[in-house]
Amino acid sequence: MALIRKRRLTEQQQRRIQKQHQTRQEELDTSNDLEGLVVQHYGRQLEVQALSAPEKHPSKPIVAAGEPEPFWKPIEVGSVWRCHTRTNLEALVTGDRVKWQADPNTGLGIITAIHPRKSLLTRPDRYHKVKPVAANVSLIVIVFASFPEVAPSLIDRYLVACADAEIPALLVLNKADLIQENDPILDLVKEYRDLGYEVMQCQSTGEVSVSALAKRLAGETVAFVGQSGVGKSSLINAIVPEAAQKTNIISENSALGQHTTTSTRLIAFGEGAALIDSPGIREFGLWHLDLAKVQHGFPEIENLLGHCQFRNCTHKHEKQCALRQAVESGEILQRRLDSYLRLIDEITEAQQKN
Ligand SMILES: Nc1nc2c(ncn2[C@@H]2O[C@H](COP(=O)(O)OP(=O)(O)OP(=O)(O)O)[C@@H](O)[C@H]2O)c(=O)[nH]1
Ligand SMILES: [Mg+2]
Ligand SMILES: [Zn+2]
Repeated sequence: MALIRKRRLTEQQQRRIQKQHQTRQEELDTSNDLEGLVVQHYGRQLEVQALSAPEKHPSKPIVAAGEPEPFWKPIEVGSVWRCHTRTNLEALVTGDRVKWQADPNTGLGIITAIHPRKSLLTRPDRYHKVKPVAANVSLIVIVFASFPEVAPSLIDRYLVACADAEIPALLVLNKADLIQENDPILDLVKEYRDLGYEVMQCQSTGEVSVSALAKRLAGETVAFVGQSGVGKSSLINAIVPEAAQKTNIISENSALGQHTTTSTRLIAFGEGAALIDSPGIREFGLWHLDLAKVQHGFPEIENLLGHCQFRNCTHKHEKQCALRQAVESGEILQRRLDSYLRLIDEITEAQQKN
C-alpha cells in the first residue's frame, strides 16, 4: 500500500514539475532574443555562436570589496555558448539559425526558436532511421583522393544525396602530391567534368596554397563529405588554421574502422561563410529515397529514360534498351549505369521489405 501511494505521489509530483516547467517556458520573454548559429551539438546540449549582441547588455553584479569576483561571461558577437533548447522545439542540427537568450551569470543559454531552414542534409543511420546532419548548407564538397583508394560508386551516391537535398556539389580531388603521371584518377576527374560536375584539384598538406578552393567557397555554407582519411579536416585546417580540427594518419584509424572526426562541427569562415566538418562515411545508404530522386543524381541516364522498347525495361538484358545502347555507343558510362542499377535494386528491395 505504502509503495503504491508513494508511486502515485511521484507521478503527481512529476506532472506538477512538468507543468511548472511548461509555464516557465511559456512565460519566457522573447522580445530581446539574440540571433545565433548552432555550431555543434552534443546529445541534448548544443553550442551556439552569437550572431548579435543585446542592445542593452546586462550589467555585471557589483561585489563588495574583498568579495570574490563572481562568474561573468559578456555576450559578444562571435562568442560560443552551451545551450539547452526550449522543450517544444524540433531537433536542431549544426547550421541551424536560431533565436536564443544568454545568461552571463552562468555562461549558459536557451534556444527559444528556430528560423526556417533553406536546406537540410540527412543520412540514414545504421538503425535505418533518417538522421539530419546539417542545416542551411549551400554547397557540398565531395572530397576524394587516390589514397585511401577512391570508390566512384560512393561519389555517385553522394551526388544522388546532393540532388535529393537540392544542394549543388563540388568535387575536390585532394592529395594532388600523390597523383602520378597517367594516374587513372585523372580519367575519373574527366568523366565527372564531362557529366557537367565542377571538379577542383587540391593539396592540403605542405606549402601548397589552397587559395583557389578558399576563394570558391567564399560566402557559402559548405559541408565536407567523403571517405574517412581523404583529408576533409586537413583541407578545413588549411583554409581556416584556427579551426585546428584533429587529423590522423590513415593507417592508425581508418584501417581499424575508426574516424578521426567524430562529430559534425561548423567553423566560421570569412564574411558569412562556414565550413562544416563531419565524420567520413564508409557506407552511404540511400534506401530511403524514392526512385525519381535517384534519377536526378544521374542526369545523363535520366535523359534517356522512357526511350527503351519496354516500359518496364530492367536495363539489364533487353536488346532494345536505350541505356544499354547508350553504353555501347559510348554516350554513357557502364560504370555509372552499374551504380544506378545497384541503387535502384537496393531501394526496391528495401521498399519490398517494409
Ligand atoms: N599526401 C597528402 N596527405 C594528405 C593531404 N591531406 C591530408 N593528408 C593526410 O591524410 C590523412 C587523413 O587526413 P584527415 O584530414 O584526418 O582526413 P579526414 O577526411 O578528415 O578523415 P575522417 O575525419 O576520419 O573522416 C592525414 O594523415 C593527413 O596528413 C595531402 O594533400 N597530401
Ligand atoms: Mg576528419
Ligand atoms: Zn532499358
